[in-house]
Amino acid sequence: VEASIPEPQREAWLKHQVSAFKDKDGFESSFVRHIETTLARSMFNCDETAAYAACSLAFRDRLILEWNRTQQRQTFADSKRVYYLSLEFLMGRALDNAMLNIGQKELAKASEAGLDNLGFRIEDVIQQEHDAALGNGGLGRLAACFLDSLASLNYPAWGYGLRYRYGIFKQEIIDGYQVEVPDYWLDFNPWEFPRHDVTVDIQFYGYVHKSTDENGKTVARWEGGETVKAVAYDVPIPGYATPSTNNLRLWSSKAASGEFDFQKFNSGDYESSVADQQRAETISAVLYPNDNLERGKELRLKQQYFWVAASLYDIVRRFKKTRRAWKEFPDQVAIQLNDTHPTLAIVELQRILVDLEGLEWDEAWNIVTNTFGYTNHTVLPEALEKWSVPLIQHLLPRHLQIVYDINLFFLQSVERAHPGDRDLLARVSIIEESQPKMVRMAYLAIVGSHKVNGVAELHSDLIKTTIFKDFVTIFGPDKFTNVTNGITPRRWLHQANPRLSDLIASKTGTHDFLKDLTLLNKIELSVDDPAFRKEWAAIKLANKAKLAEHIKNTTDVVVDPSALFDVQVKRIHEYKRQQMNIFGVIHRYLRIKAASPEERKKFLPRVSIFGGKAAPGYWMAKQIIHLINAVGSVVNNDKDVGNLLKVVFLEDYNVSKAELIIPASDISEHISTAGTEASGTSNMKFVLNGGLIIGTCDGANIEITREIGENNIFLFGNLSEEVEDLRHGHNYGLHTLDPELVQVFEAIEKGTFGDSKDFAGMITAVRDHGDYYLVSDDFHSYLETHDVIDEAYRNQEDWITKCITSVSRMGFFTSDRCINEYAEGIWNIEPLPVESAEPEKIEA
Ligand code: NBG
Repeated sequence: VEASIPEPQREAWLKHQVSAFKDKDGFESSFVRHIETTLARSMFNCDETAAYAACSLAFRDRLILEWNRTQQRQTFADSKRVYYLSLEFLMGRALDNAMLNIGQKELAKASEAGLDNLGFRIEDVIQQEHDAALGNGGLGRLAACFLDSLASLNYPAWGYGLRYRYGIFKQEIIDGYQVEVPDYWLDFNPWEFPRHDVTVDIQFYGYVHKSTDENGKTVARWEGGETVKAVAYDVPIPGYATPSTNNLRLWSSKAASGEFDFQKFNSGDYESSVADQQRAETISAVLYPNDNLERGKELRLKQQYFWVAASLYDIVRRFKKTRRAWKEFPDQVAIQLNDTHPTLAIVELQRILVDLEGLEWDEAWNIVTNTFGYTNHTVLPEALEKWSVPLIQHLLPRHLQIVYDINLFFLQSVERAHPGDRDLLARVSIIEESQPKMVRMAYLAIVGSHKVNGVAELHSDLIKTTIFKDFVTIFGPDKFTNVTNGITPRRWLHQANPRLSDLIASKTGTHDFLKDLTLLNKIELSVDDPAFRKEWAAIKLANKAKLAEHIKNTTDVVVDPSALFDVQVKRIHEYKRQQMNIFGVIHRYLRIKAASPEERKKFLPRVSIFGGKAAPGYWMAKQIIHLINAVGSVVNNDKDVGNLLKVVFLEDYNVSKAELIIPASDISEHISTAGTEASGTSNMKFVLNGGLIIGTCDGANIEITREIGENNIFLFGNLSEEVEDLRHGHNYGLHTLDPELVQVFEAIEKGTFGDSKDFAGMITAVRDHGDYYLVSDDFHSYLETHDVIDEAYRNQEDWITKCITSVSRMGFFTSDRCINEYAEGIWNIEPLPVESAEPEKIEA
């Protein structure tokens, strides 16, 4: 408010209102202006990188105007906002998405106009962009899809995250092994705006000083320690077919010089004070590359507190400007915790309200619990966050006291409701009585939130009956709910597969299905239309040819686009069972080898495509990658096999590669041990792009089956109810290894794919160490199902019918539906209609 221009001078401002380009000519002019001024280049010095930059800047100009208006509109409307706190936002590329969402891609794309007229091909220009890869996998990509939906549906929403200097590492495959290379992605990033005026000082370490005020009340003050500065970087998030443009605020760490260890400066210890600066910047330096695994590193905890404290300071500052009473906080603010990573926000808000704002504990706690919602994304024990009490004590001494108090009051209430149940108290305590003691972050998140949700029906049931069972007893079942994940059809259909999107539009009349995905059901009426089917098949073939080209360029392997493309792309993890897939491929290879030339003709040509990163410290996952590559080098060069089987590992799987790979798939693999994959979201992307899936009864596969029909999906394997008994069977020697799997192991151990010692770990895990992920139990039904798939694929007419029918029934899986469910069931917020407050009409 202080910075606003006084009334008399505003006229001059209004006279010079900035407007965005409106036609091809306007685009071209903006492009050339940016080349010549912003980038200081010319037509004699303009490569594709410069063209990418200028094109981005031209579209960015448009985006900024809408972004500013949206923020003004939201401030003016003064309605409730939702804040999505996520340590990961796996955004991918921004330019294409911005062009499509703004709805002006045509201006840049048309032949003889736009980029073409200026000497560039739009596809090549788009390819220049570095992925924003600030996430590991599904959890981070879900956050990105949510941002797209929030903006597209006009919800007043902000994302809060960290501005990592290094995103997820770049993966290179060298001699069949994964090698990690740092991903420095910020060389040129036109999509972020540093806000050097928006900073927050964040405190670490120190001690707690307790004193008594004039009313005899104990006041705690957190003092001493060191301070690090958080600087805001804002990223505009354009909605689709709406002017709404939301904000993603990412925090970057900087030394808070001046306040930073004066003594060192004074004693002339310059080097060490520079080292301190670097230490401060380390906080936001790198994304932890673990997917579904937590390791308890101090720097990670620092990241969490740094980000949470800066975000809450910002949220509270915004709320205070409205001059409302504190009790209205939950009416103005909803905060969603994306997994337990931001759980300290619960403690931090309680600290702000009690220590800094002087509220009574109960009043503050009531505000806190009504503000937060917590989403759980996994039941895997190794992924459930716990932080050691001594570590928190050291880094955040006041927060530890508050955690203890939260726990005390919580356990007292449990004791009142369940008198004498000591076991229950021990089981649900936020503090685990181990050596050292640990804070169970998920429990803290449950106790501090008003709603807890899982991400698919099965998963939401499992958390209620297994890991959080006691909390259902304590809080009742209504605190727990399900919101099945979704994906944005803008990126995952329209952007990734424009021809399919346009074909669908030719049948539904418009592209409105991109706003209301249930409209896809209209194409089911055209399922028998020969022209439609023909074009459908042609699009799939063209997408496969494009991928084949990429495979040739990156791996030197030549694959036939008419073969069945069988794809598994996702993080490499034992629970996702890429090992089972490659064992299946080996089994197929052995069968081909054993067949006579006559029999070989009966095999359906297949290409097995893998992609995904292994966490750098995950030895078994790296071994799986190595085996896939080793099998590829043998199979792809075996004359007996020819085109019947090819095996490729695509390096550096990321969002932009997904946009290439997913539309080219015939069958994709979602084959986790039942009960382990909370939802999966690529399963939805593959089906939406006209691919079928082979999967276990796990995560969202179950709901996909319900929507598209059992005939359109290839399910196999044991059910989640059976897993416990099966594991028991392995541990007590009651299981005999599947004989087909034995054949596979023998082939590996004979050295068919190189030194078998390299793969011994994968074999012993199954044969000697309990086969925790039940590969042997599911192997037979997995192989059988692949044979069923071969047969089904031979009947191309039926196959296409399955694909079209499936796509037509995928409406449920849009992230728009998902966000509406959160808005209604958890956040209690409403969209802000764009007409509601025209910015021009906003008075100061
Ligand atoms: C992941 C699950 C996926 C799920 C995504 C998004 C974590 C901790 N969980 O199955 O493994 O689709 O979250 O909900 O990354």
